[in-house]
Amino acid sequence: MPSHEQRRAFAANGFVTVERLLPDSEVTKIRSAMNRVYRGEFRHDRRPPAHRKTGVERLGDDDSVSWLQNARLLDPDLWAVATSDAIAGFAAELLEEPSVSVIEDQLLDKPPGSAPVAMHQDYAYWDFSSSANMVTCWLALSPMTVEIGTLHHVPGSHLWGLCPRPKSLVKAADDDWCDAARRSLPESTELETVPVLTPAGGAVFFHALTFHGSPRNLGTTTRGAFSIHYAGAECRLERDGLIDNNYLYCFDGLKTGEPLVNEYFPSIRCAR
Ligand SMILES: O=C(O)CCC(=O)C(=O)O
Repeated sequence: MPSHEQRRAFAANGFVTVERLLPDSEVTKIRSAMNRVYRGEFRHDRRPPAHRKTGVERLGDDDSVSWLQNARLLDPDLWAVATSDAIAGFAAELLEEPSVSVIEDQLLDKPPGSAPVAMHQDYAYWDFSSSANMVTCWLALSPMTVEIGTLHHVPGSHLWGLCPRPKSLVKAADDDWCDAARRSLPESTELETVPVLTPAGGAVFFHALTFHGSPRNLGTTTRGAFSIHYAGAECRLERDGLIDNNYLYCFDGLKTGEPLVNEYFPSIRCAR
């Protein structure tokens, strides 16, 4: 559970870094699961039969971050991490919610040379939720350095409200990947960004309104991460906000005004 200091940091900054969330053995397990999914080996395919395809679509291209959404629905080890009481409970406590549900996950590989991910707020892409009381756990699968293109956050930006999206999300230019955050800065403040510098197994929990993004990978190895997005219990579905969504089947049967909870969006109660 988060300490008093971690809760305070989350409330003030919109993110909190945990130097070591998972042991090396868990990181190895996630990496193995990730590789299985990439090569099309699905140990437990939870998608509806009509959506079961053999291959998986990785978004992004050769010179950008490569990401794969909802791999928890394909592998039991990834499902176990995404729904773990310890991680989801930590998320629920930060949001001051009795429970959270897992509404998306992403495997995020960033090969050497790949372009910056522009600063953005996740909630700007989640019009389907009535509330921004949502949090992401971004798990480092490699040791994080600025050179390798680690994630950066803008402290306090979760208090700025919902701001415009960046022009280009995953192929931002090196000199303006912070542009969306800079354009939304409150008057007479300077842009500050804080890099996540943890070993593999470290993590950062950040609010859905916190600006975050990552610079180019200037290193020689691929930067790996697994991010899990949680919605607080107060979040309700807004079907009108599903226009851009590319995993619509997860919302089948859910009506506007209902909690974001079903077999694809498992709810985890906070142990407290
Ligand atoms: O890994 C990155 O560089 C971007 C991650 C991100 O935007 C997210 O997890 O919401």
